[in-house]
Amino acid sequence: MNEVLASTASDAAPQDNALAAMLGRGEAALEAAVGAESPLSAQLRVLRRRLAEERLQMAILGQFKRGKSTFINALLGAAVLPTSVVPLTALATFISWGPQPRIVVLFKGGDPRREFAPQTIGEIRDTLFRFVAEEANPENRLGVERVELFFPADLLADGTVLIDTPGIGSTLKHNTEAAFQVLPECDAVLFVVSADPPITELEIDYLRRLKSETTRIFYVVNKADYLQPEDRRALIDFLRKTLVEKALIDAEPQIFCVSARDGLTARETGAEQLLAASGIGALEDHLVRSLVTEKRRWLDRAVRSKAADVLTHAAAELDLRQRALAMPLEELAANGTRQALRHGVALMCRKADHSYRGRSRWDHRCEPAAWRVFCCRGAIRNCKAISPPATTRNPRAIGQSSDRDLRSSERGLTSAPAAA
Ligand SMILES: Nc1nc2c(ncn2[C@@H]2O[C@H](COP(=O)(O)OP(=O)(O)OP(=O)(O)O)[C@@H](O)[C@H]2O)c(=O)[nH]1
Ligand SMILES: [Mg+2]
Repeated sequence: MNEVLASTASDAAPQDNALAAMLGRGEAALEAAVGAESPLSAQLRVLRRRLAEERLQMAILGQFKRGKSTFINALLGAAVLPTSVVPLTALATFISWGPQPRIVVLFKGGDPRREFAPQTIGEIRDTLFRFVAEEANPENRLGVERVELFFPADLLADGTVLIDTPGIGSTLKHNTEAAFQVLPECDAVLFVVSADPPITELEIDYLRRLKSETTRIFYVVNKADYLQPEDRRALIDFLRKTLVEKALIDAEPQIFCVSARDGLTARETGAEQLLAASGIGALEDHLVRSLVTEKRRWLDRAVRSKAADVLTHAAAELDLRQRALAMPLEELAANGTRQALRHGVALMCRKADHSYRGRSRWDHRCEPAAWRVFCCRGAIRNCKAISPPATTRNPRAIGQSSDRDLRSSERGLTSAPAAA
């Protein structure tokens, strides 16, 4: 089944029932093999549900501060997403159609979800700000897993879901990571660059990566209000040439030039001329027309390709389990210990790196590496406590050498700490 999905991922025709039936069989087989609770089974279930409900997920991606959130506000006709001149969006928001505005926030670790029924546009924006804005929820201290906004906008009525994402490339690296985490959820992309600068090397790299993750990319040049009409033409020509040459896009890329700021103002005030000049009206018309004719095909292709990925992972996991079953017990115990040791030390190193900034005054003379060794002592002691019985253990490999290394590192740390 995996092969069937993979081989047809690129040239999928709308064969709704066949694909749904195939996913159903795959789901049943996967649940029998790895269990219904496995994340892989859950991923396949979500894909099957999305196909049945025709939920095409269209992400708005780009470098930080290109105006992504403002652009979505212009499409929705209301300033529901928080925006700012400093890096703001830190977590993705999934925006789907709903008869009344509603916000659902899911938390990591199974904490109870929270639901809000905001009454005004300002309340929607303020509620979202509390969870998705870097300022209100720095480094996701609230442990938010997912934020969903339901909103009665025409563009969403056919099941299309817009995803507002954090921008990549700012000094806040966790925002870039959060943006990358959304990529497996994207079926189609609106990639936003801005008039000044036209496009950066980082954006080209991002686009190369997106090509393998998504089935359809639209290109949007925002902040066109900075440009004279003749400059807009020159910019689009430059961008098209750059995309074909550098981002290796083979077909003629479709590029829209918009002013999200003016589009939003026009939508809020009903100014038809401004809406036309902003380019937002034309982009939305094009999007709606494309969605009517192409949505099912894009969704089929995306679901096939993502399901193939899930099944490839499942096959690898099963293969690993099978090999583990065939392995002699003693070898398995030794491997398990090595893995636990590596895992424990890696975890402790991450914690040590994290605590480096908050170290006490005398520790300020330590280099990060020495600080790591200092912090890892506890982790290695813990791992030794779960080593296998003496008959299967190689004391030189696990216990003694770690102790010896640590003793010399500790001597180095206490006798001659390097200046930071
Ligand atoms: N002149 C002009 N400014 C715009 C336009 N669109 C957005 N801006 C401004 O650009 C700044 C950034 O807008 P955001 O929508 O927050 O940008 P973003 O890409 O979502 O930013 P991050 O989420 O932090 O990556 C804000 O000050 C907006 O007012 C536009 O079309 N024209
Ligand atoms: Mg934003």
